[in-house]
Amino acid sequence: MQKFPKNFIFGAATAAYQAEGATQVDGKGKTYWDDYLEEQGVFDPSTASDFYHKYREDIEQAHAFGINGIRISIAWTRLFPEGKGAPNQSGVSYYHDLIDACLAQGVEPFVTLHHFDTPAPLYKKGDWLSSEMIEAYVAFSDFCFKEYGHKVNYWITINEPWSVVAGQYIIGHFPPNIHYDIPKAIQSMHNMMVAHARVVKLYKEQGYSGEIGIVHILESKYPISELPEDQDAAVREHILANRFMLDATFTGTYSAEVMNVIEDILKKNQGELRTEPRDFEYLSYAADKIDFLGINYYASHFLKAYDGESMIHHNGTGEKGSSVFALKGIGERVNNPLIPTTDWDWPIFPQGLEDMLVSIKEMYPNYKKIYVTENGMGDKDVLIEETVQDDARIDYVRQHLAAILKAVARGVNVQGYFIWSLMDVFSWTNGYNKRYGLFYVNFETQERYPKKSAYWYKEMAMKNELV
Ligand code: BGP
Repeated sequence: MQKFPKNFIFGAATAAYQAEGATQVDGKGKTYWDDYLEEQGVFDPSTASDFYHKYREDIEQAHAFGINGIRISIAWTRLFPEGKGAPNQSGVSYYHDLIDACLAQGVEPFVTLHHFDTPAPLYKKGDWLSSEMIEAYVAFSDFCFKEYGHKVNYWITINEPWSVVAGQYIIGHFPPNIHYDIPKAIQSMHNMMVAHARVVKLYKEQGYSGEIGIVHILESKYPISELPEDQDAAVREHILANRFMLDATFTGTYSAEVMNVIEDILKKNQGELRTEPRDFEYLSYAADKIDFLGINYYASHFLKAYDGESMIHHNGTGEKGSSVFALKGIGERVNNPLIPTTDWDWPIFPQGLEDMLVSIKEMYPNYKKIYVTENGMGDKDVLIEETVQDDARIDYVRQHLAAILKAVARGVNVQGYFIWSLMDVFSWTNGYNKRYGLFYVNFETQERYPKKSAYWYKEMAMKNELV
Protein backbone atom coordinates (compact mmCIF):
# COMPACT_ATOMS: atom_id res chain seq x y z
CA MET A 1 0.00 0.00 0.00
CA GLN A 2 1.38 3.37 -0.95
CA LYS A 3 -0.26 6.23 0.89
CA PHE A 4 0.03 9.85 -0.19
CA PRO A 5 0.86 12.55 2.39
CA LYS A 6 -2.09 13.83 4.41
CA ASN A 7 -4.08 16.60 2.65
CA PHE A 8 -2.41 15.75 -0.67
CA ILE A 9 -3.95 17.58 -3.59
CA PHE A 10 -5.25 15.36 -6.36
CA GLY A 11 -5.58 18.08 -8.90
CA ALA A 12 -6.08 18.62 -12.59
CA ALA A 13 -4.68 21.42 -14.71
CA THR A 14 -6.00 23.76 -17.38
CA ALA A 15 -4.81 27.02 -18.95
CA ALA A 16 -7.06 29.83 -20.13
CA TYR A 17 -6.15 29.93 -23.81
CA GLN A 18 -6.19 26.16 -24.16
CA ALA A 19 -9.48 25.52 -22.40
CA GLU A 20 -11.73 28.58 -22.55
CA GLY A 21 -12.16 29.24 -26.25
CA ALA A 22 -14.36 32.36 -26.57
CA THR A 23 -11.32 34.18 -27.91
CA GLN A 24 -13.38 37.06 -29.31
CA VAL A 25 -16.14 37.27 -26.78
CA ASP A 26 -17.15 39.91 -24.21
CA GLY A 27 -14.41 42.35 -25.07
CA LYS A 28 -11.43 39.98 -24.87
CA GLY A 29 -8.28 41.30 -26.54
CA LYS A 30 -5.87 39.29 -28.66
CA THR A 31 -2.87 37.34 -27.44
CA TYR A 32 0.05 36.75 -29.77
CA TRP A 33 -1.49 33.41 -30.75
CA ASP A 34 -4.65 34.76 -32.37
CA ASP A 35 -3.28 36.33 -35.55
CA TYR A 36 -0.52 33.77 -35.87
CA LEU A 37 -2.89 30.78 -35.71
CA GLU A 38 -5.29 32.48 -38.08
CA GLU A 39 -2.52 33.17 -40.62
CA GLN A 40 -1.32 29.59 -40.35
CA GLY A 41 -4.86 28.30 -40.75
CA VAL A 42 -4.04 24.90 -39.27
CA PHE A 43 -5.58 24.97 -35.79
CA ASP A 44 -8.53 27.04 -34.63
CA PRO A 45 -8.37 27.97 -30.92
CA SER A 46 -11.57 30.01 -30.94
CA THR A 47 -13.72 27.39 -29.22
CA ALA A 48 -11.16 25.01 -27.64
CA SER A 49 -13.02 23.14 -24.84
CA ASP A 50 -15.49 26.02 -24.37
CA PHE A 51 -14.55 26.19 -20.69
CA TYR A 52 -15.62 29.84 -20.85
CA HIS A 53 -19.23 28.66 -20.95
CA LYS A 54 -18.96 25.16 -19.51
CA TYR A 55 -16.80 25.77 -16.45
CA ARG A 56 -19.57 25.06 -13.96
CA GLU A 57 -20.23 21.65 -15.43
CA ASP A 58 -16.51 20.88 -15.61
CA ILE A 59 -15.86 21.86 -12.02
CA GLU A 60 -18.85 19.87 -10.80
CA GLN A 61 -17.52 16.88 -12.69
CA ALA A 62 -14.06 17.43 -11.24
CA HIS A 63 -15.50 17.41 -7.74
CA ALA A 64 -17.60 14.33 -8.49
CA PHE A 65 -14.41 12.54 -9.56
CA GLY A 66 -12.53 13.26 -6.35
CA ILE A 67 -10.47 16.17 -7.66
CA ASN A 68 -9.75 18.73 -4.95
CA GLY A 69 -7.49 21.18 -6.80
CA ILE A 70 -7.51 22.81 -10.21
CA ARG A 71 -4.98 24.90 -12.08
CA ILE A 72 -6.66 27.73 -13.95
CA SER A 73 -5.03 30.77 -15.47
CA ILE A 74 -6.34 34.29 -15.84
CA ALA A 75 -6.33 35.44 -19.44
CA TRP A 76 -4.67 38.81 -19.13
CA THR A 77 -6.49 40.01 -22.28
CA ARG A 78 -9.93 39.33 -20.78
CA LEU A 79 -9.11 41.79 -17.99
CA PHE A 80 -7.04 44.24 -20.06
CA PRO A 81 -7.78 43.76 -23.76
CA GLU A 82 -4.69 45.79 -24.74
CA GLY A 83 -2.56 44.54 -21.84
CA LYS A 84 -3.03 47.76 -19.87
CA GLY A 85 -5.41 50.68 -19.49
CA ALA A 86 -8.96 50.39 -18.22
CA PRO A 87 -10.14 46.96 -17.04
CA ASN A 88 -12.85 45.14 -18.97
CA GLN A 89 -15.60 44.50 -16.45
CA SER A 90 -17.01 41.37 -18.05
CA GLY A 91 -13.58 39.73 -17.93
CA VAL A 92 -13.15 40.74 -14.30
CA SER A 93 -16.56 39.26 -13.45
CA TYR A 94 -15.88 36.06 -15.34
CA TYR A 95 -12.91 35.19 -13.12
CA HIS A 96 -14.89 36.03 -9.98
CA ASP A 97 -17.52 33.57 -11.11
CA LEU A 98 -14.98 30.93 -12.08
CA ILE A 99 -13.04 31.19 -8.81
CA ASP A 100 -16.29 31.17 -6.81
CA ALA A 101 -17.46 28.06 -8.66
CA CYS A 102 -14.20 26.27 -7.78
CA LEU A 103 -14.46 27.26 -4.12
CA ALA A 104 -18.12 26.24 -3.94
CA GLN A 105 -17.17 22.74 -5.12
CA GLY A 106 -14.18 22.40 -2.78
CA VAL A 107 -11.83 22.37 -5.76
CA GLU A 108 -8.97 24.66 -4.67
CA PRO A 109 -7.95 27.00 -7.48
CA PHE A 110 -4.24 27.46 -8.17
CA VAL A 111 -4.25 30.57 -10.33
CA THR A 112 -1.56 31.31 -12.91
CA LEU A 113 -1.00 34.90 -14.00
CA HIS A 114 0.89 34.20 -17.22
CA HIS A 115 0.43 30.95 -19.09
CA PHE A 116 1.94 31.55 -22.56
CA ASP A 117 -0.59 34.29 -23.36
CA THR A 118 1.06 37.71 -23.64
CA PRO A 119 -1.33 40.39 -24.96
CA ALA A 120 -0.66 41.13 -28.65
CA PRO A 121 0.23 44.84 -28.18
CA LEU A 122 2.87 44.00 -25.55
CA TYR A 123 4.17 41.12 -27.63
CA LYS A 124 4.72 43.61 -30.45
CA LYS A 125 6.76 45.77 -28.09
CA GLY A 126 9.16 42.88 -27.51
CA ASP A 127 7.35 40.64 -25.02
CA TRP A 128 9.59 39.72 -22.06
CA LEU A 129 12.50 41.46 -23.75
CA SER A 130 10.85 44.86 -23.21
CA SER A 131 10.55 46.82 -19.98
CA GLU A 132 7.07 47.98 -21.00
CA MET A 133 5.90 44.37 -20.89
CA ILE A 134 7.42 43.79 -17.49
CA GLU A 135 5.86 46.93 -16.02
CA ALA A 136 2.47 45.98 -17.47
CA TYR A 137 2.77 42.42 -16.11
CA VAL A 138 3.51 43.73 -12.62
CA ALA A 139 0.51 46.10 -12.82
CA PHE A 140 -1.76 43.32 -14.11
CA SER A 141 -0.65 41.03 -11.25
CA ASP A 142 -1.28 43.80 -8.74
CA PHE A 143 -4.77 44.24 -10.12
CA CYS A 144 -5.45 40.48 -9.83
CA PHE A 145 -4.25 40.38 -6.22
CA LYS A 146 -6.46 43.32 -5.30
CA GLU A 147 -9.46 41.88 -7.09
CA TYR A 148 -9.19 38.18 -6.21
CA GLY A 149 -6.55 38.08 -3.46
CA HIS A 150 -9.05 37.63 -0.65
CA LYS A 151 -10.24 34.31 -2.06
CA VAL A 152 -7.34 32.83 -4.02
CA ASN A 153 -4.97 30.94 -1.74
CA TYR A 154 -2.41 29.87 -4.35
CA TRP A 155 -0.90 32.05 -7.04
CA ILE A 156 1.55 31.08 -9.76
CA THR A 157 3.46 33.99 -11.29
CA ILE A 158 4.58 32.45 -14.59
CA ASN A 159 4.17 29.08 -16.27
CA GLU A 160 7.36 27.52 -17.67
CA PRO A 161 9.78 30.32 -18.61
CA TRP A 162 12.00 27.81 -20.38
CA SER A 163 9.19 26.54 -22.63
CA VAL A 164 8.24 30.10 -23.51
CA VAL A 165 11.72 31.09 -24.61
CA ALA A 166 12.50 27.76 -26.24
CA GLY A 167 9.27 28.08 -28.22
CA GLN A 168 9.77 31.72 -29.16
CA TYR A 169 13.50 31.92 -29.85
CA ILE A 170 14.97 28.42 -30.23
CA ILE A 171 12.46 25.93 -31.66
CA GLY A 172 10.50 28.73 -33.29
CA HIS A 173 7.05 27.14 -32.97
CA PHE A 174 5.75 30.01 -30.79
CA PRO A 175 5.54 33.53 -32.25
CA PRO A 176 7.78 35.33 -33.22
CA ASN A 177 9.06 32.02 -34.61
CA ILE A 178 12.75 32.77 -34.25
CA HIS A 179 15.09 29.82 -34.59
CA TYR A 180 18.26 29.08 -32.66
CA ASP A 181 18.68 32.48 -31.00
CA ILE A 182 19.91 31.07 -27.71
CA PRO A 183 21.16 34.44 -26.36
CA LYS A 184 17.66 35.97 -26.77
CA ALA A 185 16.22 32.96 -24.95
CA ILE A 186 18.63 33.40 -22.03
CA GLN A 187 17.95 37.14 -21.79
CA SER A 188 14.21 36.59 -21.86
CA MET A 189 14.39 33.89 -19.14
CA HIS A 190 16.34 36.25 -16.91
CA ASN A 191 13.80 39.03 -17.49
CA MET A 192 10.92 36.67 -16.70
CA MET A 193 12.58 35.68 -13.46
CA VAL A 194 13.01 39.33 -12.47
CA ALA A 195 9.36 39.99 -13.32
CA HIS A 196 8.37 36.95 -11.25
CA ALA A 197 10.47 38.22 -8.34
CA ARG A 198 8.91 41.68 -8.49
CA VAL A 199 5.45 40.13 -8.34
CA VAL A 200 6.40 37.93 -5.37
CA LYS A 201 7.68 41.06 -3.60
CA LEU A 202 4.50 42.97 -4.35
CA TYR A 203 2.35 40.12 -3.06
CA LYS A 204 4.34 39.65 0.13
CA GLU A 205 4.66 43.34 0.92
CA GLN A 206 0.93 43.80 0.68
CA GLY A 207 0.43 41.11 3.30
CA TYR A 208 -1.93 38.71 1.55
CA SER A 209 -2.53 35.50 3.45
CA GLY A 210 -2.18 33.14 0.49
CA GLU A 211 0.85 31.52 -1.09
CA ILE A 212 2.79 32.35 -4.21
CA GLY A 213 5.13 30.32 -6.38
CA ILE A 214 6.35 29.74 -9.89
CA VAL A 215 6.03 26.79 -12.26
CA HIS A 216 9.07 25.47 -14.09
CA ILE A 217 9.23 22.69 -16.59
CA LEU A 218 12.04 20.52 -15.22
CA GLU A 219 13.16 17.62 -17.36
CA SER A 220 16.16 15.58 -16.27
CA LYS A 221 19.10 15.30 -18.64
CA TYR A 222 21.26 12.18 -18.87
CA PRO A 223 24.32 11.39 -20.98
CA ILE A 224 23.62 8.65 -23.52
CA SER A 225 27.03 7.11 -22.74
CA GLU A 226 29.79 7.46 -20.19
CA LEU A 227 31.97 9.41 -22.61
CA PRO A 228 33.02 12.68 -20.97
CA GLU A 229 31.81 14.71 -23.94
CA ASP A 230 28.32 13.17 -23.67
CA GLN A 231 28.30 13.85 -19.95
CA ASP A 232 29.25 17.42 -20.69
CA ALA A 233 26.35 17.77 -23.14
CA ALA A 234 23.90 16.56 -20.46
CA VAL A 235 25.31 19.03 -17.93
CA ARG A 236 25.07 21.89 -20.42
CA GLU A 237 21.45 21.28 -21.29
CA HIS A 238 20.62 20.79 -17.61
CA ILE A 239 22.19 24.14 -16.79
CA LEU A 240 20.48 25.98 -19.64
CA ALA A 241 17.01 24.52 -19.20
CA ASN A 242 16.86 23.78 -15.46
CA ARG A 243 19.62 25.16 -13.27
CA PHE A 244 19.60 28.70 -14.67
CA MET A 245 15.97 29.06 -13.59
CA LEU A 246 16.34 27.14 -10.33
CA ASP A 247 19.33 29.21 -9.23
CA ALA A 248 17.36 32.39 -9.89
CA THR A 249 14.32 30.98 -8.07
CA PHE A 250 16.05 29.72 -4.94
CA THR A 251 19.35 31.55 -4.56
CA GLY A 252 18.57 34.94 -6.09
CA THR A 253 21.73 34.80 -8.18
CA TYR A 254 23.47 32.49 -10.65
CA SER A 255 26.13 30.22 -9.20
CA ALA A 256 29.62 30.26 -10.70
CA GLU A 257 29.08 26.73 -12.05
CA VAL A 258 25.93 27.87 -13.88
CA MET A 259 27.37 31.16 -15.09
CA ASN A 260 30.50 29.53 -16.51
CA VAL A 261 28.43 27.30 -18.74
CA ILE A 262 25.92 30.04 -19.65
CA GLU A 263 28.76 32.38 -20.61
CA ASP A 264 30.36 29.72 -22.74
CA ILE A 265 27.04 29.00 -24.48
CA LEU A 266 26.58 32.75 -25.05
CA LYS A 267 30.09 33.03 -26.48
CA LYS A 268 29.58 30.13 -28.87
CA ASN A 269 26.32 31.73 -29.99
CA GLN A 270 27.68 35.29 -30.22
CA GLY A 271 25.57 36.83 -27.50
CA GLU A 272 25.61 38.36 -24.06
CA LEU A 273 23.38 38.61 -21.01
CA ARG A 274 22.54 42.05 -19.66
CA THR A 275 21.63 42.32 -16.00
CA GLU A 276 21.24 45.16 -13.50
CA PRO A 277 22.30 45.03 -9.83
CA ARG A 278 18.64 45.76 -8.95
CA ASP A 279 17.60 42.49 -10.65
CA PHE A 280 19.48 40.50 -8.06
CA GLU A 281 17.92 42.43 -5.20
CA TYR A 282 14.49 41.38 -6.45
CA LEU A 283 15.62 37.82 -7.09
CA SER A 284 17.11 37.47 -3.59
CA TYR A 285 13.99 38.82 -1.96
CA ALA A 286 11.79 36.39 -3.87
CA ALA A 287 14.16 33.44 -3.28
CA ASP A 288 13.68 33.97 0.40
CA LYS A 289 9.92 34.51 0.33
CA ILE A 290 8.63 32.11 -2.33
CA ASP A 291 6.17 29.63 -0.83
CA PHE A 292 6.29 26.77 -3.31
CA LEU A 293 7.75 25.48 -6.52
CA GLY A 294 5.54 23.95 -9.18
CA ILE A 295 7.19 21.33 -11.35
CA ASN A 296 5.83 20.37 -14.73
CA TYR A 297 7.32 17.09 -15.80
CA TYR A 298 6.58 15.05 -18.90
CA ALA A 299 9.88 13.62 -20.09
CA SER A 300 13.63 13.44 -19.64
CA HIS A 301 16.26 13.65 -22.33
CA PHE A 302 19.33 11.66 -23.29
CA LEU A 303 22.21 13.72 -24.61
CA LYS A 304 25.12 13.19 -26.91
CA ALA A 305 27.97 15.60 -27.70
CA TYR A 306 27.29 17.83 -30.70
CA ASP A 307 29.46 20.47 -32.29
CA GLY A 308 27.48 21.41 -35.39
CA GLU A 309 25.06 24.24 -36.02
CA SER A 310 21.72 24.18 -34.17
CA MET A 311 19.13 21.97 -35.84
CA ILE A 312 15.57 21.20 -34.69
CA HIS A 313 12.55 19.45 -36.12
CA HIS A 314 9.46 19.71 -33.92
CA ASN A 315 7.21 16.64 -34.07
CA GLY A 316 3.80 18.28 -33.85
CA THR A 317 1.86 15.54 -35.59
CA GLY A 318 2.56 12.45 -33.53
CA GLU A 319 4.62 10.86 -36.28
CA LYS A 320 6.89 8.78 -34.08
CA GLY A 321 10.63 9.17 -34.64
CA SER A 322 10.51 12.48 -36.52
CA SER A 323 12.03 14.73 -33.81
CA VAL A 324 15.44 16.36 -34.12
CA PHE A 325 16.88 18.57 -31.36
CA ALA A 326 20.53 19.61 -31.47
CA LEU A 327 21.85 22.90 -30.09
CA LYS A 328 25.09 24.62 -30.90
CA GLY A 329 27.39 24.76 -27.89
CA ILE A 330 25.18 22.35 -25.93
CA GLY A 331 24.40 18.88 -27.28
CA GLU A 332 22.00 16.67 -29.18
CA ARG A 333 19.00 14.82 -27.76
CA VAL A 334 19.09 11.22 -28.96
CA ASN A 335 16.84 8.22 -28.74
CA ASN A 336 17.60 5.82 -25.89
CA PRO A 337 16.50 2.43 -27.22
CA LEU A 338 15.81 1.19 -23.68
CA ILE A 339 13.27 3.92 -22.94
CA PRO A 340 9.77 3.99 -24.47
CA THR A 341 8.49 7.21 -26.03
CA THR A 342 5.10 8.70 -26.81
CA ASP A 343 4.05 9.19 -30.44
CA TRP A 344 5.41 12.74 -30.10
CA ASP A 345 8.84 11.30 -29.17
CA TRP A 346 8.70 12.29 -25.52
CA PRO A 347 10.70 9.70 -23.52
CA ILE A 348 8.61 8.13 -20.75
CA PHE A 349 10.99 8.08 -17.83
CA PRO A 350 9.44 8.43 -14.35
CA GLN A 351 12.85 7.95 -12.74
CA GLY A 352 13.70 11.37 -14.15
CA LEU A 353 10.97 12.90 -11.99
CA GLU A 354 12.20 11.20 -8.83
CA ASP A 355 15.77 12.28 -9.61
CA MET A 356 14.68 15.87 -10.23
CA LEU A 357 12.67 16.07 -7.00
CA VAL A 358 15.51 14.67 -4.93
CA SER A 359 18.09 16.93 -6.58
CA ILE A 360 16.02 20.04 -5.78
CA LYS A 361 15.95 19.07 -2.13
CA GLU A 362 19.70 18.52 -2.20
CA MET A 363 20.73 21.53 -4.26
CA TYR A 364 18.25 24.06 -2.87
CA PRO A 365 17.59 23.05 0.74
CA ASN A 366 15.71 26.32 1.35
CA TYR A 367 12.83 25.22 -0.95
CA LYS A 368 9.67 24.96 1.13
CA LYS A 369 7.38 22.63 -0.76
CA ILE A 370 6.70 21.31 -4.21
CA TYR A 371 3.59 20.63 -6.22
CA VAL A 372 3.83 18.64 -9.40
CA THR A 373 1.74 21.12 -11.34
CA GLU A 374 1.59 19.22 -14.65
CA ASN A 375 2.21 15.66 -15.73
CA GLY A 376 0.28 13.48 -18.12
CA MET A 377 0.33 11.64 -21.38
CA GLY A 378 -0.68 12.97 -24.78
CA ASP A 379 -2.34 10.30 -26.88
CA LYS A 380 -4.60 9.87 -29.90
CA ASP A 381 -7.60 8.78 -27.83
CA VAL A 382 -10.58 7.10 -29.44
CA LEU A 383 -14.07 7.37 -28.01
CA ILE A 384 -15.82 3.99 -28.01
CA GLU A 385 -19.20 3.51 -26.35
CA GLU A 386 -18.99 6.87 -24.60
CA THR A 387 -15.61 6.32 -22.96
CA VAL A 388 -11.92 5.90 -23.73
CA GLN A 389 -9.94 2.85 -22.61
CA ASP A 390 -6.81 4.87 -21.88
CA ASP A 391 -4.82 2.20 -20.08
CA ALA A 392 -1.55 3.62 -21.41
CA ARG A 393 -2.32 6.94 -19.70
CA ILE A 394 -3.23 5.23 -16.42
CA ASP A 395 0.02 3.33 -16.58
CA TYR A 396 1.98 6.52 -17.30
CA VAL A 397 0.39 8.47 -14.45
CA ARG A 398 0.67 5.57 -12.02
CA GLN A 399 4.38 5.24 -12.70
CA HIS A 400 4.93 8.96 -12.20
CA LEU A 401 2.93 9.00 -8.97
CA ALA A 402 5.00 6.05 -7.77
CA ALA A 403 8.13 8.09 -8.54
CA ILE A 404 6.72 10.98 -6.49
CA LEU A 405 6.04 8.65 -3.57
CA LYS A 406 9.63 7.40 -3.76
CA ALA A 407 10.87 10.98 -3.63
CA VAL A 408 8.58 11.65 -0.65
CA ALA A 409 10.04 8.59 1.07
CA ARG A 410 13.47 10.12 0.41
CA GLY A 411 12.42 13.25 2.26
CA VAL A 412 11.11 15.56 -0.48
CA ASN A 413 8.11 17.66 0.54
CA VAL A 414 5.59 17.14 -2.27
CA GLN A 415 2.08 18.29 -1.42
CA GLY A 416 0.09 17.68 -4.56
CA TYR A 417 -0.22 16.51 -8.13
CA PHE A 418 -2.12 18.07 -11.02
CA ILE A 419 -2.73 15.87 -14.00
CA TRP A 420 -2.48 17.63 -17.33
CA SER A 421 -5.25 18.00 -18.18
CA LEU A 422 -8.72 18.07 -16.62
CA MET A 423 -10.48 17.63 -19.96
CA ASP A 424 -9.02 17.48 -23.45
CA VAL A 425 -7.82 20.95 -24.44
CA PHE A 426 -6.19 22.78 -27.31
CA SER A 427 -2.47 22.00 -27.59
CA TRP A 428 -0.41 25.04 -28.64
CA THR A 429 1.61 23.42 -31.38
CA ASN A 430 -0.23 20.14 -31.86
CA GLY A 431 -3.85 21.22 -32.13
CA TYR A 432 -6.56 18.83 -31.06
CA ASN A 433 -5.37 15.32 -31.82
CA LYS A 434 -2.97 15.19 -28.88
CA ARG A 435 -5.32 14.57 -25.99
CA TYR A 436 -4.42 14.51 -22.30
CA GLY A 437 -7.73 14.89 -20.44
CA LEU A 438 -9.40 12.77 -17.79
CA PHE A 439 -12.54 13.75 -19.71
CA TYR A 440 -12.81 13.26 -23.44
CA VAL A 441 -14.15 16.29 -25.29
CA ASN A 442 -16.05 15.96 -28.52
CA PHE A 443 -14.87 19.25 -30.00
CA GLU A 444 -17.85 19.39 -32.39
CA THR A 445 -20.58 19.09 -29.76
CA GLN A 446 -18.55 20.00 -26.63
CA GLU A 447 -19.92 16.91 -24.89
CA ARG A 448 -17.67 15.48 -22.15
CA TYR A 449 -17.12 11.76 -21.48
CA PRO A 450 -15.17 10.43 -18.48
CA LYS A 451 -12.29 8.23 -19.62
CA LYS A 452 -11.24 5.08 -17.80
CA SER A 453 -8.44 7.20 -16.26
CA ALA A 454 -11.03 9.49 -14.64
CA TYR A 455 -12.58 6.56 -12.75
CA TRP A 456 -9.13 5.32 -11.76
CA TYR A 457 -8.06 8.78 -10.59
CA LYS A 458 -11.21 9.04 -8.50
CA GLU A 459 -10.55 5.76 -6.73
CA MET A 460 -7.04 6.89 -5.91
CA ALA A 461 -8.14 10.30 -4.64
CA MET A 462 -10.84 8.73 -2.48
CA LYS A 463 -8.43 6.27 -0.87
CA ASN A 464 -5.48 8.68 -0.78
CA GLU A 465 -3.28 5.85 -1.96
CA LEU A 466 -1.79 4.61 -5.20
CA VAL A 467 -4.08 2.05 -6.84
C1 BGP B 1 3.18 22.32 -20.92
C2 BGP B 1 2.26 23.51 -20.93
C3 BGP B 1 0.82 23.18 -21.13
C4 BGP B 1 0.55 22.01 -22.04
C5 BGP B 1 1.51 20.86 -21.84
C6 BGP B 1 1.42 19.77 -22.88
O1 BGP B 1 4.42 22.72 -21.35
O2 BGP B 1 2.36 24.22 -19.71
O3 BGP B 1 0.18 24.37 -21.48
O4 BGP B 1 0.34 22.37 -23.33
O5 BGP B 1 2.84 21.30 -21.79
O6 BGP B 1 2.15 20.15 -23.99
P1 BGP B 1 1.67 19.90 -25.47
O7 BGP B 1 0.31 20.46 -25.54
O8 BGP B 1 2.66 20.63 -26.32
O9 BGP B 1 1.74 18.44 -25.68
